[in-house]
Amino acid sequence: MNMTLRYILVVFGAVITIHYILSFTHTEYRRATSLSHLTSHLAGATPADVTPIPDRYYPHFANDTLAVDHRANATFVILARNSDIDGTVRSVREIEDRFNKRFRYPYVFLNEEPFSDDFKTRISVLSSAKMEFGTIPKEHWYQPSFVDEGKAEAGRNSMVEQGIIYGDSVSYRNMCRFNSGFFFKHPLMERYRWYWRIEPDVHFHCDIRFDPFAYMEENNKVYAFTIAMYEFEKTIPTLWAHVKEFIKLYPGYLAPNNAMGFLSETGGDTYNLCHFWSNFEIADMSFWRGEAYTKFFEYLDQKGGFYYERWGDAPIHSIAAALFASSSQIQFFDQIGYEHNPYTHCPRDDHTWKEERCTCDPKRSFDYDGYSCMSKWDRLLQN
Ligand SMILES: Nc1nc2c(ncn2[C@@H]2O[C@H](COP(=O)(O)OP(=O)(O)OP(=O)(O)O)[C@@H](O)[C@H]2O)c(=O)[nH]1
Ligand SMILES: [Mg+2]
Repeated sequence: MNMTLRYILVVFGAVITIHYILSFTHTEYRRATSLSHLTSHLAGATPADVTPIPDRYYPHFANDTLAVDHRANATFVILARNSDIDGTVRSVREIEDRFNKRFRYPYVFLNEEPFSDDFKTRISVLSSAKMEFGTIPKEHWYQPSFVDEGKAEAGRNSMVEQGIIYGDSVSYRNMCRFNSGFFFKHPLMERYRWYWRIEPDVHFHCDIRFDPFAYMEENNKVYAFTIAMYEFEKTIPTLWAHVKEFIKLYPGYLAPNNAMGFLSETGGDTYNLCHFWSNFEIADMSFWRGEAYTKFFEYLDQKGGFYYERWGDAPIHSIAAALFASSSQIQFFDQIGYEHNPYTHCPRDDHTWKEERCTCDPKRSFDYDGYSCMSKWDRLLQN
C-alpha cells in the first residue's frame, strides 16, 4: 500500500471513529446526521419548524432520577371540576411518567368550587412534586354584571338552534373567559412566570426528556403549541371586527415580524379562523400580564362576546400571541406527542418518534389533516 492510500485510510478511519463517538454522546448530532433525517432533507420533506432541541436542554439522568439544576419558574396548571377526577388522574399519571418524574415541576389545580378531599387525596399520590389546590375568586369566574343577560340568553338560544356544541352552556363560557383573562391572576399562579396547561383525559405519547420551559426562556419564546386548527366561525361571528378596531386604536402593540400571516390571507382584513389549540399550552404569563394583552382582553371582555357569542380562549390567546409577539417567539413543539380527543399530534421527526418511544401513529398525526392549520404555520416560517 503506498503512503498516500495509507494516509487516506487513516484519516477516513479517524472521521468514522469521531462520528460514532459523537453519535453516542450527543443526541442533537445523532439526530442531525441520522439517515432518515438526511433523506427527508433530500426529499424536501422536513418542514421549516422541526428544529432539533439542542443537547443542553436534555439534562443527564441516572436511571430517571431528578434533574435538580435545571428548573424554570414554572408550574403545571389544571382547571377541573371534582367530577373530572378520573380523567385528571390519568393526565397527571401520564405527564409524570413521560416528563415530570425527571423535572418535578409543581402543579396548581383550580376550580370554582373547593376541591373535595377525595380529589386531593387521589391526585396527591401521583407525584412527589408540590401540589396546590385553589378555589377561583367569584369575580374571576361568573358572568359579569355589565353583560346583558337577556341578550346573552338570546345568543345561547340561537346557538342551540344552530346545533353549536356547548351553545347553551353558561359554565363553558365562564371557563373560556377565565382561561382567557384570569387564570394567571390567581394567587397560586402569581408567583410563577411559566405554565404548562393540562386538561383531564389528554395523552402524552412520547417521552419528553428535555425541559421546554428552559428552552423557551433561553430562546426568548412566549407561547408554544402542538396542534393548530380552524375555529367554528359561528362561535365568534363578531370577534375579528373587534380585533380590527383594537388594532386601529392601539397600532403600537403590534409586534414587528408578527404572525398576522398565520391568521389572515388578506393582510388582516379577514380572519381565516386559524388558532393554536389551547388545551395544550406552554407559555409565559408575563405576556398575558403585560400591557398589550391586558388592554386587549379588557377591550374584548367589555364587548360581551364571551357570553353573547361563545368566544373561546383558543382564538383569543392565539390572536394575541400572533399579533403582539414576533413569529419567532411562538414555538411549535414537534417533539411533544399530544392527544386531546379527537386529535393527536405525533412527531414528524422519525428520530424523535423512535428515540422517545412514542405510542402515536405518525401517519395519523393531525398535522396532515385538512382541518389543521399547520401548513399555514409552516408557510409563514418559510417566507
Ligand atoms: N372547575 C371547572 N372546570 C371546568 C368547567 N368546565 C370546563 N372545565 C375545565 O376546563 C377545561 C376545558 O373544558 P372542556 O370541557 O375540556 O372543554 P373543551 O376541551 O373545549 O371540550 P371537550 O372537547 O369536551 O374536551 C378542562 O380542563 C375542564 O376540566 C367548569 O364548569 N368548572
Ligand atoms: Mg377538553
